[in-house]
Amino acid sequence: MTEPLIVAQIPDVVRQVVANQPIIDMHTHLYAHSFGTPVAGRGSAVDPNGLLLWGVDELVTYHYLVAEVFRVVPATKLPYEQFWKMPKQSQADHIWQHLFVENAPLSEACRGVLTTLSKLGLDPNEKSLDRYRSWFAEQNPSDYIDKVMQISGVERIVMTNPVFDDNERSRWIANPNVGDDPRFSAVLRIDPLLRDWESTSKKLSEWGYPASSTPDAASFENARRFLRHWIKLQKAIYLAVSLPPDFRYPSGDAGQTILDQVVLPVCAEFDLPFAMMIGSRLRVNPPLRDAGDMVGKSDITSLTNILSAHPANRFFVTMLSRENQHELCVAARKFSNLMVFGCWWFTNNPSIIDEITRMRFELLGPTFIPQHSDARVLDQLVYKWTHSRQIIGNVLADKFVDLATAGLHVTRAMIEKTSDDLFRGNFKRFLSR
Ligand code: HDL
Ligand code: ZN
Repeated sequence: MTEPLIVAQIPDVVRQVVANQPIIDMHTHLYAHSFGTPVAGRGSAVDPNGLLLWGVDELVTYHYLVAEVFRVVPATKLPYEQFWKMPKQSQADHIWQHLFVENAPLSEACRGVLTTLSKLGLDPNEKSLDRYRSWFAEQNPSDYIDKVMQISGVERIVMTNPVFDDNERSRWIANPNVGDDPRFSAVLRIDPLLRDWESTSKKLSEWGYPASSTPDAASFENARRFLRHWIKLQKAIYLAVSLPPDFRYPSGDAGQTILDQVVLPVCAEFDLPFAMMIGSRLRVNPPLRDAGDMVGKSDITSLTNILSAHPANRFFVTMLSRENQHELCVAARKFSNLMVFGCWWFTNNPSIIDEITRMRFELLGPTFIPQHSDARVLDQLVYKWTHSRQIIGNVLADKFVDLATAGLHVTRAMIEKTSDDLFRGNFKRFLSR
């Protein structure tokens, strides 16, 4: 363990360590079975509005694949609303036929389905989804969560819990212990609070937290009281928001005031990090629904203004535009209250993960979190982490070979510590710094 490795040994050791590294997946849209599931499984009731998505029909109708299938069968041939009216299985059959049978499934989202099916022991070459459906129908959802976590090597799944989503909020109100599955942690997601104070202040008032559309001291205190309540109820480990490319700080608008007067003070009070996911321009093509969101280059100066104005707060930040990645790394060199994380959404592709991860090692050493899955469908953990471990493992192998070439004694212990820091240690320490 402490004997220096010879250079030729290093790549295989690094790849093997990363391949077996337990992971805390710090940003997903997954849920414990206690949140219900709309998918039929052995010994499990079907809840049409359930939040735990899993199985082949959910895998194949992932919004990334919806966007891609409309490039093959355009809306002029299959109108969006006609697609959305189709039963989930018919949507999946349509996507499978056009993206996987009639065309080579070359995209990362397509390849992911193949990797997942293969790692589950299924043959990814079926022309129909029916055999897969029979296999998934035999799975008990809660046991299946254990199976997927074991295959993907994820030891903890961090959820995204949007408190302004009526379906989700009603489940917490109905059962305050709904989030108490030890495999999962909750995150209080608050986008409308910062992106739409006008209508959000009305909701707060309806819920017993009087707030005016022109925020004043009473509104601030009631909004803080609202956040305190939900942090405690969810046992939230951090708060999170996604912000558009045109987000600016300072801006003088209600969003900035709520950030300064409500969100960041409460995060500091509970010693919780605040995650800002910056660069999502929502619904550029509305009839595509979740598949209709777009990327835009964001303003790094606004980020450094926030980091500088709030030195007592800690921030997880990921940015959606490839063009923002270098300046985000440089910003992290200037502010130790910034933890860069993940290759988010449209950057979660091998060529860009490789580029971003090399850049991050060269500018930040091991002081960042290389990846999160952003999984929306449980089974996606299998492919998102299989693919990312391979890419990040290859980059890390190159970097350790570089160190050995520079004369450093590289040991397995050093490699194991670095891998553990990257995939869970940095996250755990930043939560409780
Ligand atoms: O805002 C977010 O958390 C994004 O990750 C969106 O959920 C997006 O639709 C997504 O799933 N990206 O992978
Ligand atoms: Zn997400």
